[in-house]
Amino acid sequence: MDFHDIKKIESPEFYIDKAFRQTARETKKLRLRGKTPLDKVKYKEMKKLDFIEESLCNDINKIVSSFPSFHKLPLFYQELININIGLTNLKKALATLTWIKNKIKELKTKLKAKMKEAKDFRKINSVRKEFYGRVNSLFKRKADTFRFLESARRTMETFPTLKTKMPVVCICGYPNVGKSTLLKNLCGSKVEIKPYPFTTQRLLLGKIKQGNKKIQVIDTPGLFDRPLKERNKMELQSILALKYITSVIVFIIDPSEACGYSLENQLSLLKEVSVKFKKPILVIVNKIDITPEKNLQTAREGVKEFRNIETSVNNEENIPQIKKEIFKLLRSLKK
Ligand SMILES: Nc1nc2c(ncn2[C@@H]2O[C@H](COP(=O)(O)OP(=O)(O)OP(=O)(O)O)[C@@H](O)[C@H]2O)c(=O)[nH]1
Ligand SMILES: [Mg+2]
Repeated sequence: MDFHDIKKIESPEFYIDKAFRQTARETKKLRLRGKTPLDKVKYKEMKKLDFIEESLCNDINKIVSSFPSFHKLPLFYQELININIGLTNLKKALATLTWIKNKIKELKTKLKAKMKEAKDFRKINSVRKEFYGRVNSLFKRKADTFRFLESARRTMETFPTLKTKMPVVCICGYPNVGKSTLLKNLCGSKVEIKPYPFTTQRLLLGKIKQGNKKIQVIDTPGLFDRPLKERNKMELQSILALKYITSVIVFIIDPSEACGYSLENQLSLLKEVSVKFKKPILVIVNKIDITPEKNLQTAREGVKEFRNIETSVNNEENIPQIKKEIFKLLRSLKK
């Protein structure tokens, strides 16, 4: 699924100005029809209403149809939209655009009929002005809808573009433990790495190729050991990835506790993730370059039931071995 095709949503003024410019251009090209001067003016002014309507409705159609059909999206994306934007609000905003479009069409039909009945130039002009004024206010009254849709589009653009047939490996763990550093070293992705928590605020995608096998690797925002209902928006995205798209989990712990969180809490989260998602797990015992021996012993005890690798991803240690283990776990899934 790729959300990059959604059309940029501009301000109401943009569409109105464009419609007027287009109308001026098209009107110049018109061959006037009618027997009397009044008929000719009527013809021209009625055409103007058509041009305005056509331009605005085309733009609305382009926006609405560039959004995906939400009910056809995989559940992962539906829930991702729900967490980040609100699916109901998004559907409502798109319905508002369609409502504006229908209103313009309705208005045009009504005012064209009124124009047809006009007996003098003044009346024709006043009907045209009424149409322009009402269309203008219809658009401008809904400026919030346009702003909301543009912000939704920008959010959706950041969603990972996943290939459905390519397996997904999910890197997760407490904040600040080295998840993004691992993604960078596994996939060569350019990611933000900072010495404080909550650096990664959304799902990031990288890829690894080995021979003719390609896999997708997702780096997630940090998770805490706490109940689902207390989780924030960032954590919920990680949970979605673990629940819907992950084949193999790479769980990182930082036994040095330099991340700012206790080893005990990290190990408790590891247990919870393994029980809740029931997927193969590779545990990365990270930052051994700065881990005191005592903590390392506790970590070894805590992860012994899992396949695990001790490393310092910062120093690019054991990266080939981590890749090998990931592919091994993926192969074991097919058996
Ligand atoms: N000493 C040491 N520091 C490391 C190691 N791996 C990562 N770090 C440091 O830990 C900090 C956090 O690294 P990130 O990769 O941003 O951690 P993260 O888990 O993605 O963090 P969030 O996105 O905030 O959850 C950075 O300062 C890294 O340089 C390591 O093996 N050894
Ligand atoms: Mg990160």
